[in-house]
Amino acid sequence: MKLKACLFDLDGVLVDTARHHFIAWKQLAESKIGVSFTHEDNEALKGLSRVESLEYILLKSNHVFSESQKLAMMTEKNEIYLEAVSQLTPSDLLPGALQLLQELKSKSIHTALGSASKNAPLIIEKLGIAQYLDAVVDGNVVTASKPNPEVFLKGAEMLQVLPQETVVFEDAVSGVAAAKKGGFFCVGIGESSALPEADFVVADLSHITIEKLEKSFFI
Ligand code: B16
Ligand code: MG
Repeated sequence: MKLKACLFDLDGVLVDTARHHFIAWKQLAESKIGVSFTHEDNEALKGLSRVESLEYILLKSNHVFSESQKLAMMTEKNEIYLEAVSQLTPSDLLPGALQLLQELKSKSIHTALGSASKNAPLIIEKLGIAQYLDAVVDGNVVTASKPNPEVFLKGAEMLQVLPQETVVFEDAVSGVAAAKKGGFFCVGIGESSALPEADFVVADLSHITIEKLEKSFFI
């Protein structure tokens, strides 16, 4: 089987926006919900959708909030987050991301984004990587969030490739589970002990070349 395409998660793979999510959720949790929000909580939210993230935080409170209050909370969190990500520039791309995207393009291996984020289009624009992505599947188009494989299956469909000929890059436990459920080869980004389901794990994309990828992909 030949490597035909690569699917990239956004937050934690191409750019580190987790710290901006942390600051925004912490501010909301403490000021509007009256609960704490730790780095461990932020870790648990990686790959989850915005509404799932809020539901997770609300489990810490005894209070019952109405749907309109929840909507207002998500809007407020997102406004804080948007202010931070509006400052992103191409220099915020994580190590190796641009080099790999450029190498894939030069070898005509197709690429797509597979992210839970509804803010993905803005972030792509700020990072200047639209030209390297043949398709974008994000939180605005998926109905079932990770660990459901929908986001990656849609990406493969848009690129007209099979999961078996496609590699997914993911940093979240739920995202790796989604990739494996969908039948993809999955490269985990981060600590190998944290992503046991991944086919292999690297600290960042600077450890990846197409040659290396094809060697492990054929095993
Ligand atoms: P938004 P990814 C995910 O992006 C983040 O990991 C997760 O922490 C966040 O809650 C989710 O996007 C939704 O983000 O509020 O911007 O729609 O890792 O799937 O690229
Ligand atoms: Mg991620």
